[in-house]
Amino acid sequence: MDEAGMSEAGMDGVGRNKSGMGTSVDRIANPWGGRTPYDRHRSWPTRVDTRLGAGVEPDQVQRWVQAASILHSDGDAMDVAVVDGRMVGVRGRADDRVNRGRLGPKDLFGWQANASEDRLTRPLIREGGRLVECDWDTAMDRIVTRSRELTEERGPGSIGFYTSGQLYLEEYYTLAVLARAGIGTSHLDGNTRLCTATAAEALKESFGCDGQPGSYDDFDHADVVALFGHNIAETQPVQWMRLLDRLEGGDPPRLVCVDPRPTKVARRAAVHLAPRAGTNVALLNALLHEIIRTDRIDHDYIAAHTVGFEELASRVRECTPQWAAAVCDVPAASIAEAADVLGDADRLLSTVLQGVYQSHQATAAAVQINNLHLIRGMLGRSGAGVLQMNGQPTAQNTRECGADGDLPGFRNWQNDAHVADLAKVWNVEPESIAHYAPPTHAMQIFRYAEQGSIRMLWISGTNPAVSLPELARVRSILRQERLFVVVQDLFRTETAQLADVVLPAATWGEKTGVSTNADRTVHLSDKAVEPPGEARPDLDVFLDYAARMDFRDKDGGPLITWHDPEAAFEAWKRCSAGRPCDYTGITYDKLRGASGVQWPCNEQAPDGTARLYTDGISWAHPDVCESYGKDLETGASDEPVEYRSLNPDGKAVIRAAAYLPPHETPDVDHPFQLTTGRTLYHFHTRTKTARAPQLNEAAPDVWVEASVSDAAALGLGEGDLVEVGTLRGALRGRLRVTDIRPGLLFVPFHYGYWDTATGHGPSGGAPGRAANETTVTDWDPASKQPLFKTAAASLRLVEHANGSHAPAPTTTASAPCRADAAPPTVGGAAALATETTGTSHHTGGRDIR
Ligand SMILES: Nc1nc2c(c(=O)[nH]1)N[C@H]1C(S)=C(S)[C@@H](COP(=O)(O)OP(=O)(O)OC[C@H]3O[C@@H](n4cnc5c(=O)[nH]c(N)nc54)[C@H](O)[C@@H]3O)O[C@H]1N2
Ligand SMILES: Nc1nc2c(c(=O)[nH]1)N[C@H]1C(S)=C(S)[C@@H](COP(=O)(O)OP(=O)(O)OC[C@H]3O[C@@H](n4cnc5c(=O)[nH]c(N)nc54)[C@H](O)[C@@H]3O)O[C@H]1N2
Ligand SMILES: [Mo]
Repeated sequence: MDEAGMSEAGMDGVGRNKSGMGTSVDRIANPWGGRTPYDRHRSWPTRVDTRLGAGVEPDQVQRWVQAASILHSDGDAMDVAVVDGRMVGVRGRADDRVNRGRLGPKDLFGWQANASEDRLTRPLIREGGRLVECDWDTAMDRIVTRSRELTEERGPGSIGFYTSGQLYLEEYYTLAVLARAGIGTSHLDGNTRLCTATAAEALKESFGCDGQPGSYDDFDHADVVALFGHNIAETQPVQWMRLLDRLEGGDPPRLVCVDPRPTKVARRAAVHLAPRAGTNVALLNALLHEIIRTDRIDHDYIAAHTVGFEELASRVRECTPQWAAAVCDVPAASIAEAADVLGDADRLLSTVLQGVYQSHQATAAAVQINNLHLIRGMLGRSGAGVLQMNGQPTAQNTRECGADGDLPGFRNWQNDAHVADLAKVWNVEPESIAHYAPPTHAMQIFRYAEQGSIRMLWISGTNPAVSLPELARVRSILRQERLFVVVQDLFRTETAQLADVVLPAATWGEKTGVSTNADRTVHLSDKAVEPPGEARPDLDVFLDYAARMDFRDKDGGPLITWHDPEAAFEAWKRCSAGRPCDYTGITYDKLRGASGVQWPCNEQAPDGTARLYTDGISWAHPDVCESYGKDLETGASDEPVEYRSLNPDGKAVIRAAAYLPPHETPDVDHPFQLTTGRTLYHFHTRTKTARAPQLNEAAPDVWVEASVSDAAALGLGEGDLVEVGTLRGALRGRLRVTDIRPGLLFVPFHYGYWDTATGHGPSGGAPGRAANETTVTDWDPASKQPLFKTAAASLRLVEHANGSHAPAPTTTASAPCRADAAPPTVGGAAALATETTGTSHHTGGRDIR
């Protein structure tokens, strides 16, 4: 690797590093960068990653503006480099607890999308079938007029809001107040429904309340890390760097990986289980069976802190490894081996993500992982914790602010005292906050729009025309004449093309706000540059709407009393007071210049809280809990009296679940299982990462992964153009032959369709390329999260490769099984970033146990 010509002056600014020179690394070819090994119970050394645009020297940077990353849930802290009012680069923040200076490839290069020439700069309205530019007054008038008509003629339930996991806390809170108390609709949810609804639900089921028990610092202390359906190497690359550093240090952890694909995690695991998709509950029940059978459980912890153990023990009594081996198609010996590793762990850390949350029996499976920790007493101690992960950068805020299907502050919609308390915070009558039924979930919102009871749908910060299942249906819903669709985005997305009004939004770097990551760490992102044209922060748009609608509290004063991000944050603090996500000890000033802070942060915990449940379970008592629980099989909500008799003292609830077969299983016409997911270099529907050349070129188009034996049986090879079909639709892409489990196909869901009108491919009626053309409208009964990870599919040849290869990265889970099948993924000179290691107050070998 050559040195990137970094000057001494640059080093100064980068890492307070007087001793070492920065190293220049191609971070497309080498996504995780260089190693900084460290020993167990030591703190993770600092490594500051910096990327400046071509031709920009460090000493030319005029301002570094503090922010946190927005292309995953890790919350990596960074500074944005500014020259003459333009963003010119980024560097990681050495002093932050989350990343200690490191950045992943998406964050090193993704910022370039902000300056894309095709950003939306003016509002658009539909006139004579076409979207035409207009001014803000015209666009907002149209929205307000329709809102008034609808609420008068059809009531508040005719309006729905579908938001994001990518705006800021202040924006969600404002939206929640205006939707729930201003309009008075309960149809408000986020795309977090597709993302981490199961994380929230599993926490509610086990602990009575949302709130991540563990901390990223647990990575430093665990002796076993178990990853369930979580490709952390690609989806949280910075925490994977941390694991890689521990794997190369003293007393490394053993990894257990449950994933049907040959991810980098799988390749480094002590035990890799590659189950049939959709069989997580069977596998977990067998693991629990073995651990209980061999009595590697913490009887004292179970007695002191849980209810329901007996039911679990009897439920898994017959779930032997042999039984699960047949269901999951995993060797019984491997299941027993995994149970040994988990059962012998001294400090076990588990992480859970979409291979569980978007798969069959999502909540039931996620809850069994909580159970594993409860019966082993692996909670609330350093290294012993569970991370029911988030995916999006601010999904946690969507949940806590009540912009998803929950009430703000993790209040319980079935508890009248909680509703009354919220009404007091907002100075409205409790009856004006809809709570006669659970807040509507996103899949139901789209169903209501399809059926005609919702007549206006306001979509902010999400691209459902690519990301929801069964796209042909989604297009037909959004295209209806009777549905008034508002889309608030940066670009003219597939969804924006179907809108009646499009509002140009400012984004990260162009506005100020707070985001909370997957381990409850709160970061502030400050505005670094002006948004393009007339684009406005989402907060300003929501405030403008609230002002035009003239929403009032019960005394006739304005319902929403704030006008800027900081005041919105202060208002939210009042709403969070006394609840688990208590922000009252945090201010913008406290977040500036320092590391992020983990909530709850209040008078009792002025520096924040590393781990929840260090001293027993605190938010499960019937009077304070967010939820009384649900039946995991049907999703029916339990009644308060049932919960009170089940769990009078507010302990953790151990909920057992029987394995049920997936709804759609392979047959003669659709002999494969199909799963969908991510690659390291792209984010979701690629509105940002496709506009960063380094990222785009690393994975420029869709592909299909199949196993060696399946490819051979069908006479297929690398690069063949293939068609994947399900009962819903089909897509085409080039084949990549990998070590994926036989019988399973994988398609990344990042690639939108080519033809907005039809969803078809470039050549007329040919199938498109979006994974969600094929996925099913079906969801987990408890969390209502759609099932993107289990479908039955066919695979057929369209055209042989003729020397081409799949446009899939070779550095990741999509690596070809034959190394010479495709040229290696590299970024070259355009993809160099600097890494600076050395002293900072996080190193020095201090024991932080
Ligand atoms: N590079 C990148 N990073 C991201 C994102 C991105 O788009 N790109 N998005 C962010 C967001 S919003 C999210 S939600 C997260 C998601 O992060 P992850 O959950 O890590 O990503 P996925 O690729 O969706 O799924 C993870 C794994 O689940 C496995 N899997 C599929 N079916 C099953 C099953 O039935 N059982 C088991 N055990 N495993 C199964 C797949 O093989 C896949 O490797 O990533 C975040 N980070
Ligand atoms: N088949 C399949 N489908 C999936 C998944 C899967 O694994 N498989 N995963 C699901 C998951 S976990 C997720 S999280 C979803 C993600 O699905 P989406 O949320 O639809 O994906 P994004 O591309 O992130 O869309 C975010 C949109 O917000 C815009 N945006 C970015 N920043 C801002 C901002 O500050 N303000 C505004 N107003 N707009 C902004 C972006 O340009 C983009 O259009 O996809 C889900 N769909
Ligand atoms: Mo997500």
